[in-house]
Amino acid sequence: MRFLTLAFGFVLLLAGASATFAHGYQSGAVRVEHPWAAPTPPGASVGAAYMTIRNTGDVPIRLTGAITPAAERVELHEMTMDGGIMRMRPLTQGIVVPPGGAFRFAPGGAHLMLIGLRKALALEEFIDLRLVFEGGHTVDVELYVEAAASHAH
Ligand SMILES: [Cu+2]
Repeated sequence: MRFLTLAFGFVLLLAGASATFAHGYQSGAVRVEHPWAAPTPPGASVGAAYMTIRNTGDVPIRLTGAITPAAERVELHEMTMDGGIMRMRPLTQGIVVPPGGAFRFAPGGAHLMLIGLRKALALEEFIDLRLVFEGGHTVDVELYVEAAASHAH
């Protein structure tokens, strides 16, 4: 039934069996590939989400933020090495995807930080997330909650 909600979406069908549920969304020039989130233990206050955002248009697009009913707020973060210590830094200007380019949120790098989780993110659950782009364009996606190990490829 959930596929009915993908009014502007497309579904990537990978040949052969894959443990990863591959899904994506296209809205205007924005293509969102495989949005997912890592599961969190009960009581955790933060979670992290990942995806690839592709720009299929001919002008740059800027992701400025996101909202989800699953958390009080969402921030865009990147990981940086600081004297051998990994730190998170907010991407306060958002992220820009050039025409024909892509930006990848991935473990160990940039991520969407879900802050103030209202409940734990459970394996194989779908979490609504609205991506907000400069100019007011929004794209609604569902994060699929899965273990990071399935992204070892
Ligand atoms: Cu973070």
